[in-house]
Amino acid sequence: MRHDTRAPAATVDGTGVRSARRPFDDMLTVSNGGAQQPHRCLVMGVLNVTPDSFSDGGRYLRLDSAVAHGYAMAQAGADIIDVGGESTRPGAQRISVSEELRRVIPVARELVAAGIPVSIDTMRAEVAVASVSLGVQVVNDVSGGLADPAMAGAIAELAVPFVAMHWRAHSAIMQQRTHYAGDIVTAVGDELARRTDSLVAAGVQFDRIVVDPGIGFAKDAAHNWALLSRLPELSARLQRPILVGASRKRFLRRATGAAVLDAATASVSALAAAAGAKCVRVHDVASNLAAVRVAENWRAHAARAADHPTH
Ligand code: PMM
Repeated sequence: MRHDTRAPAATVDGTGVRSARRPFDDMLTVSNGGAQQPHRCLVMGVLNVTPDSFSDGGRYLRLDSAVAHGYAMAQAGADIIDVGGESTRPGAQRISVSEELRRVIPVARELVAAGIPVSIDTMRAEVAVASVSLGVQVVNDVSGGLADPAMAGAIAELAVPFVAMHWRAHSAIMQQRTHYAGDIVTAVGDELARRTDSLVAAGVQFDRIVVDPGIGFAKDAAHNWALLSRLPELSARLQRPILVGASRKRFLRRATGAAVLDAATASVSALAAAAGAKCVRVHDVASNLAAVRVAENWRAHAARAADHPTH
């Protein structure tokens, strides 16, 4: 498929400065009870500027192809583009901070300049600070602040929305950490609750935290399905909005086959959004946007029927 390489229209305010929408701030306002209107589950488009990510490794290493793909996802309706420079596929080795900055900063800068909301997928405070200073709106840390002791303090200062994913160890060894004493959903809820408590103790505002069960991270397929099928328990336990990242992951490929992976992902997105997830992180934006729109209507009509029972 050819990507449209033109920048999408950006909002230009009176001073000539491009200003982007702030979808995570809006979602958090609604989730924190500051606005009444229902909020559609956001669609976060994945932009991996890596040679080795699971499904798109190597495709967007060049600046022009990465930026073009970011534009294409924005034009397909992504609410925000998640730029990441470090692969977290099982077994992946870490890269240096300078290599991570070299990969992500030019891409993030171009997308921000085009008025596109951007999040940075990083475990490093230094990358988070550099990204936010050029206009990135959200920090998405798969380690929830565990990998870098400087992350929580940096987020407290930056005062941006923070995605804290459930994580136990770096990718090189995470699949050796798949033992959970007792029920997986309870265990992940407990570990995430401890994480949000320490973030708050370091000065991060509770209201700015989004939690993520960490599908595929130190988990087997049964763990992933249990977490996905019981999202309302997690949001009730944690009192935070939930982001789900199941897109094209190995357990879905095993369940449905590689040829229909985006359809399988979209099915998960519809079910997750219908269960109350507030954001899905996906590779194929169009099919997942359709899925969350279906879920939005589904929820609205279910709520209407509950308010006005006919029998
Ligand atoms: N998964 C990957 C990378 N970043 N971020 C969040 N918040 N949640 C995830 O599940 C997640 C993530 C790895 O998947 P990829 O290699 O397909 O990007």
